[in-house]
Amino acid sequence: MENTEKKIIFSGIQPTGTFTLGNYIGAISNWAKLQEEYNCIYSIVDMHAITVKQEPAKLRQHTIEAYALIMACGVDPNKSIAFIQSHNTNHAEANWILSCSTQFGELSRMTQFKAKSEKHPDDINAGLFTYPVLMAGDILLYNADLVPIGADQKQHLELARNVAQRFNQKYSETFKIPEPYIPDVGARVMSLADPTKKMSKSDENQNGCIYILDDKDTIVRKFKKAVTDSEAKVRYAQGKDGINNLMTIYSVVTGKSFDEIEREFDGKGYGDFKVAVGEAVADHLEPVRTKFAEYMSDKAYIKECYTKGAEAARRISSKVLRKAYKKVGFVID
Ligand code: AQP
Repeated sequence: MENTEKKIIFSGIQPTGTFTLGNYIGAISNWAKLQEEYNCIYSIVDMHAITVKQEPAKLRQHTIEAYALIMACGVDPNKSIAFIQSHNTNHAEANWILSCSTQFGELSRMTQFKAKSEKHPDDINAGLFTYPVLMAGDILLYNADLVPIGADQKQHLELARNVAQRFNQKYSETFKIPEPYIPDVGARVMSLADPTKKMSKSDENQNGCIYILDDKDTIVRKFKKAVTDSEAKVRYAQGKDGINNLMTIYSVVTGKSFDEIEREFDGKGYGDFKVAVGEAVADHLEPVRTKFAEYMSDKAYIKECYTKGAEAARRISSKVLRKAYKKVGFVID
């Protein structure tokens, strides 16, 4: 990852549970492909995860599993920098510097903050509120050009851009302004149980959510129960949220266009279609499950990879943080 000609990508994922098909399609499935063309920096963002209550032992376990999972999805720690966020304290420091260039009003408008506050009314902590500032630091510390995200993170990326621009105006050019990289298809995978809601790791309804480590029977069973509509015709159209979601998922895992899918299931019922989607997803994820088990049986290797990743992440981000410290007027020598 030393080629300086290539553009820089930063992306992160929270270790808040086993990744969903939404996380996979919207974000991580692209991470491996991007490694060839870009200098990629990927992070397991455990500092973001504690904005909602986590059981410490589980968070530790999920963090290691998340690291093994991104490798199982094709992230190669020899091609990319892959690290655990809390191993690089520059993120916490950048968070403070950038907080002082972020407005209370703009944070108040973040829909994820509103949604998570409603979901956790007994713990509306300051970290949940300032989450997007920490995320801005994650990206800006590496001079990222592009940030692959699902559509749900677009508002946060916009905030990161605004904060960077404001800082640059206040103190002169310091941070690169990042662009979002959102997939054309699959940017918003919806819950199978309620296709008006996004599929989420923390969804209480297990049937609505496909986890990428679910076995084939479980995946097919969940797809069979997917909420659809009464038209019984496989076609992509307004008002058919459930079918549109299944078509999107099927299109991503098979590479078929919506027209091809409509032709393939012409005259067939939703039952056949749901089974076909379930099987295609399960087969697509099978190699990920196998690789994940392999990595998890060698924890020493995982540790070696994330230790090396953190060193590289610290090296790059320290330069940018130092520059920001200098610009705001801290005594640095
Ligand atoms: N349903 C989704 N469709 C497409 N992309 C999605 N992403 C998440 N859900 C979908 C993308 O996955 C990346 C990592 O997300 P995250 O773990 O940092 O946090 P999140 O967006 O809050 O994901 P979850 O699954 O909903 O986690 P919890 O339940 O813990 O809040 C991001 O790029 C995101 O866009």
